[in-house]
Amino acid sequence: MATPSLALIWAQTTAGVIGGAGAIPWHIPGEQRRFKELTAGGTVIMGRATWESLPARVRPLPGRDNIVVTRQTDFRADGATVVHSIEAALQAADPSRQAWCIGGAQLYAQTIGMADRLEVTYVELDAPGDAYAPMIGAEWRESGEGADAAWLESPEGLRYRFARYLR
Ligand code: NAP
Ligand code: VY7
Repeated sequence: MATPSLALIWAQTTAGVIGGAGAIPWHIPGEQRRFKELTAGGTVIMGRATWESLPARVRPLPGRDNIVVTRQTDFRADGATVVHSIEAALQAADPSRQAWCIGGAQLYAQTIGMADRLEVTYVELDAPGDAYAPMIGAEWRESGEGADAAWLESPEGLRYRFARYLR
């Protein structure tokens, strides 16, 4: 069976923190908007912890096929497809749509080797956390310089920028 191409999307602090205590330790509306725009119409694949981190009102993420990966054979996620391996997630995804791994740390670490595109937001913040972004190896090339690479500022004054990597 054909599997879709896989992209990873995350937002991290300068030190690589993506989460702490089951949540994302910042709030940047323009960042969330970018996440929503890029993933619209695609398939979002996430770990069980990331599924549980989503507020109930946006679960499943609207306008996208939602796939949740867990080892629990009895896990139920209303509005999402539950699978028990990364391979099963890719096989369950519609091959005509872009597939996105949307986290968290465990899923990024296990999927970066299968991906051909990374969409990373760098947030200029020194926040404690317990979940980290994966290593971006030397095989990755940052592309999309220009306007996309400019530093932006959130309403609360947090600086952030978007980066795209291809290989
Ligand atoms: P996670 O990757 O979301 O989920 C981990 C769970 O996924 C595991 O406990 C297991 O579920 C399941 N799993 C992992 N690998 C599996 C495999 N190979 N086969 C089957 N199931 C598998 O959790 P996390 O690493 O703790 O990350 C969550 C944190 O990341 C939260 O703080 C969240 O807010 C943050 N986050 C941040 C961003 C960002 O862009 N900043 C994005 C997403 C998430 P079971 O235990 O149920 O078996
Ligand atoms: C995850 C939420 C979490 C808490 C409250 C609201 C990048 C992000 C993620 C994941 C940002 C989130 C939300 C935001 C998305 C909305 C629904 C409400 C939507 C990621 N770069 N940034 N994230 N929502 N994987 N990568 O904020 O979601 O998309 O519909």
